[in-house]
Amino acid sequence: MEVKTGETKAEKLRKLFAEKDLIRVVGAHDGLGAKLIERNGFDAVWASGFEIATSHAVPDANILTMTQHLDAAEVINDATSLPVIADCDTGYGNSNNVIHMVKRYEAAGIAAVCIEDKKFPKVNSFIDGRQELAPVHEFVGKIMAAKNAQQSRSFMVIARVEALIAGWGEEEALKRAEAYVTAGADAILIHSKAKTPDEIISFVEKWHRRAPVIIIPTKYPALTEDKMKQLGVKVVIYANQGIRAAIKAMDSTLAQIHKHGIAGLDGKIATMEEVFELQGMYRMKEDEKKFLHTASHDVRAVILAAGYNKNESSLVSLLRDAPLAMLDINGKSLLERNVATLRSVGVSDIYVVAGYQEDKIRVDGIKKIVNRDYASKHILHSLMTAEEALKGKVIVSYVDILFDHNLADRLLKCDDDIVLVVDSSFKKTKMRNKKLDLVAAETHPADGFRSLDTKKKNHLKRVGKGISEKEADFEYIGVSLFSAKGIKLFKDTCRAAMEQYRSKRFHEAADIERASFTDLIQELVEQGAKINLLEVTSGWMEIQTFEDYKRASKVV
Ligand code: SPV
Ligand code: MG
Repeated sequence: MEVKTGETKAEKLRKLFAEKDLIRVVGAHDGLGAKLIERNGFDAVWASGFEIATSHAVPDANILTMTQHLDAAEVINDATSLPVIADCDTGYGNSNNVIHMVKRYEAAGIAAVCIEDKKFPKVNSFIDGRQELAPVHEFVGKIMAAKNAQQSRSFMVIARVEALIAGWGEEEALKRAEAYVTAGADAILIHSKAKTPDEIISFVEKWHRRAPVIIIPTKYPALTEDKMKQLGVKVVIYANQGIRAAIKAMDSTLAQIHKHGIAGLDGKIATMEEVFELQGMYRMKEDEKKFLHTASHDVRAVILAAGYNKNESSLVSLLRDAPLAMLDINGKSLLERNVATLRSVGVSDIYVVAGYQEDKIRVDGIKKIVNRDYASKHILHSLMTAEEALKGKVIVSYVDILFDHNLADRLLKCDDDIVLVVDSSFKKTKMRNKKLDLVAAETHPADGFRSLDTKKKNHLKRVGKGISEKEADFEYIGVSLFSAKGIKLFKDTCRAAMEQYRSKRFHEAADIERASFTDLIQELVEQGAKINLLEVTSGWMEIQTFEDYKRASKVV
């Protein structure tokens, strides 16, 4: 993974070598460990063979394959902006394996690899018994192969000297270190299992900074960082304390759960929020807002289902026992059908404003808001009953409209503040016996032509039932979309109008209480707001008469 500056991880590590007195590195076996290491201010991550083996619950003895180690190193590397030094044991074979290994690790963005001069298969350095050193010439060959295989100048190859571990003494260690640096190693890792720092101090003093020195003080914690700096140690690796801490914490938590259950664990374990933060969940949600344009999970819908149209005699008998929203169309209510359509485009936060026979409105998962004044106050009032829900991006729909997935999908893709869905085919459809909400637009639909240019914007000039068919370009179908800004403007304008037009004519309404949704849209236009039109010619139908109902039952 490249860091933001465009600098590679290898370049970043080189810079640390050039600029820092003592580079502080911690071992990890997964992305989470790497994240915590970065969060705690360390300089780099050690992809530890010991930790990776432990996390698989197998011995640190070349049981795992190179690709298993590489996979872990890649996960670690992807999770952090810190450079990663990979512990590659003995290089997983001879110099041929080392060449392949370097190619793969460097291509994965690992900053440096470290190979040790033991025979394959190695055993962890702190285990007594077999600690066999490879002949110097063989390991020199591996270092040369590794340096020859690397592609970038910055990539580092670290030679780990195990002579002290194997009991071959300081002289052998110094001789080997010298040979490896001559072969091209960029740094020496001198390892010791002594309980005091003496043998390391002695080695480092005799080494005279001929190449950078790296130590792993697991067994000699008494060596302070100040002393390391004074000696000229370049890198300290705290190789395995992370996983050892995790083992203890998990074990004691599991013991507590075994005895007492999970009550009382809060405060002793990480919160879910902390885990989400480490996962990058919150960042993902931010990115989603910016880039996932199809995401409609933050969109809510408000369906206006309070009213009862007393003027429509053909439906009287049907609506005696249930509101229009619950009218059954082939086994599913009108409302259920629209809720399913909204859910199919990702809108699941759905509010329904109920009024007439509100107790009959039942659909799983919806939130019902009741407008008790539905008989005397009209649609605008109904919508404002749901004022609390009018936040963020909102779809507002009349209940008597049945619309399809494509229409809802197109509407959600609009990024304007206020969008009304309009249809120009009203002139050609059979005269309906109700007064339509007609729309005069800035641009008239070109007769006989259809445009593919969906980006072309058209704006509302006038809306209302009083517009003559001749003047009208479209019919408003009863479905609209508001951005967060658009819905705020709508609410603010509505509240102001409620003050000003309490018992005064408000556009086509006798007063504000009997105003329709379209009256407020007209008010917005007159106050200079831009109302966009989304033109459709199919994908919806209304159910306002018995005839409509019969048609819906046929086509759905
Ligand atoms: C590792 O972390 O895997 C190491 C260091 O190689 S040690 O376990 O001390 O050998
Ligand atoms: Mg190791």
